[in-house]
Amino acid sequence: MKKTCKKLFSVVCCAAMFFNFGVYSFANELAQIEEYASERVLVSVGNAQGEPGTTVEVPVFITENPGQDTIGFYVEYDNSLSLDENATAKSFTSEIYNTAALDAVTVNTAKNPIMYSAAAVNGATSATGKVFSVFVRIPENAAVGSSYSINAYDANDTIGGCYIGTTRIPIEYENGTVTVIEPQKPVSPDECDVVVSVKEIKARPGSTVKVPVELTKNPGQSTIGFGVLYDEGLELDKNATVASLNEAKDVYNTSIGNVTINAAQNPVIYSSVSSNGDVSAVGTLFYMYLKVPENAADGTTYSVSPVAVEESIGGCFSNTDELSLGFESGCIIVDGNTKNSGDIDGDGIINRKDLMLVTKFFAGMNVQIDMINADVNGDGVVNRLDLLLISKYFAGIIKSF
Ligand SMILES: [Ca+2]
Ligand SMILES: [Ca+2]
Repeated sequence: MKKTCKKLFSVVCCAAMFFNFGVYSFANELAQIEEYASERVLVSVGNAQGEPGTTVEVPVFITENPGQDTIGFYVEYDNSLSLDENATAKSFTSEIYNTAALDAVTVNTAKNPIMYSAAAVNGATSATGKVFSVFVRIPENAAVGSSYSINAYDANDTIGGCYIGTTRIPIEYENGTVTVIEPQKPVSPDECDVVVSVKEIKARPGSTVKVPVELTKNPGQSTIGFGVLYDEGLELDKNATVASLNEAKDVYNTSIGNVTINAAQNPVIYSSVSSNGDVSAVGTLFYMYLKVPENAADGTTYSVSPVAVEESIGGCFSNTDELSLGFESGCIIVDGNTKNSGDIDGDGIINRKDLMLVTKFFAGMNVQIDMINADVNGDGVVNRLDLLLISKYFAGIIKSF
């Protein structure tokens, strides 16, 4: 484009000079225009994709800028789109004009086309970057694959054009498009290759619940990474959660040290890499130790949800393929009457730690036990009859209380 312009101007100049010296000044003027014309400002409208009924951001950039101190132009959006005026008007950035340095920038969204104008107080700027964004909503009934134009062009009023001082610099434009894409259906975990699951657990107020995070479907994978988001009302025992890797060896044998849990943030991040190739075991990956508030009312539900995390640590892979990773959310439901007979420490699980604790209790040692769960025969008192039943349970003589 630039080359074509130059050629055209030089032919005109030569013709003018050769045949009639009287138009020399005219030719000179053309030469001057050519000089500026070879330096253009390029305004580029970006492209966006969105589902019907969603709002998308269409950024507007200055991608070529030889240096200017005033610019004004129009951006017109297809009338089928509805503008988020507020978000658009506030969206101007400081990449080219620094509003903190009193550069005057306005995005007038009152009409279509939108008017962008900016003026520098500190002289010319040759920066490039985003100037503002058009936030538009795609109609609910938009056809998948259809597209809407977002066009930029010269403003013909007093604030349009581009200048350095009083010299006008031409602006060229690249238009943008909003393309309508198919709505993404929520993927059911059943449809995924690998499923991470947290169940629903009942717990009394003030109790610390040991929430298993389990792999329930696993065709064979060697790398997995995800997060577990827990309700802010719950208090995470970070140390116990990280240390739970030593308890949960259903899937990975953590002695080889390739499993990590970052409990410093919410979601807690779990990641593991098998050094022995694909593993197809299912079971508990780790436990979240979550304390229910003392004053939590019955029926209160606290969510504990496995979630996808950023690509660098998330996802699931076998030695040869990327596998789709699905999640089943769980929760802790507060129930003051909930009873888990035999769970002497009240952590939600019955294991040998409970047997050790109840033994210490009956030996007269100063330990805290859950008196409701310890009354395994439900006669209202905790006594040696309960200890006998608990011992039988752990000896495998009885299967339940
Ligand atoms: Ca227990
Ligand atoms: Ca009892």
